Amino acid sequence: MRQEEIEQALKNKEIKVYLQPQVDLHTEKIVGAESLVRWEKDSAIIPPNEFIPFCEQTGYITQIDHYVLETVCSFIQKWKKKIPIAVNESRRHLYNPHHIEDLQRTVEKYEVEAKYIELEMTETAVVHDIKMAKEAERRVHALGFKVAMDDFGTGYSSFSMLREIQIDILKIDKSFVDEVTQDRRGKIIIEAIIQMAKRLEMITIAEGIETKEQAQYLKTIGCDIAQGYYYAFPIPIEKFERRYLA
Ligand code: G
Ligand code: MN
Repeated sequence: MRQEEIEQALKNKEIKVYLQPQVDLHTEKIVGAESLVRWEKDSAIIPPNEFIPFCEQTGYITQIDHYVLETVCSFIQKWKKKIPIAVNESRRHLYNPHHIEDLQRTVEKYEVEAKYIELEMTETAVVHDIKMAKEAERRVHALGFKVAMDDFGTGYSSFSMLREIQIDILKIDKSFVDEVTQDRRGKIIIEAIIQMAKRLEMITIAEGIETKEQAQYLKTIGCDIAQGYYYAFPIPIEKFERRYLA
């Protein structure tokens, strides 16, 4: 991948914001969504794992994340019945002193209350410089943003981060969900995670739900919200709006 390709893609607006619904396991209603980028290139769709790592190395991720937040805010502004939207925060941002001001400026520009934006972080950002991560968390919370821990349980996000940083939403990684209906050990672990999350007053979101059995099980153990292909695929934000919020 070359830098010019990414620059072209950004300029030509080939990088698109998709939203994947998040469903309340008890009411089955859509209570939120996660924004995910897709690169629509010559009628093919390039998934984020093929270009996000490159953008993180080169710094283009800052532009991408800013573009996603702008897009999301411009949509939320129009919605009569607003739902919170999660945006993925690259670890690069924690080290950028202007980033939090940028977050604030963007929500103000679109007159969106910060509580509608959930900032998803992974552990890699935090272990690198815990003092800075704590400071970032304190500042975004003071502005009213919600903080979510992404991929919980994968090694990118785990217990040390939970101890250090105040998290509102815990996103349980797909790898735990995958075998949860067969694997006895996996069940014990996921049940313990949900119990702990409740006591720490965090909302739990299970990621990568693909079957009815998984949804059923997660509901019985008290998980709050589910996200996955069983409910809905990520779709372009315009389509999401038409389908779910019209
Ligand atoms: O790391 P993060 O959780 O932000 O990444 C979410 C990714 O997982 C997205 O690319 C999304 O399209 C994908 N995804 C979402 N739901 C499912 C699912 O049910 N199954 C699979 N295999 N992937 C999913
Ligand atoms: Mn995520």
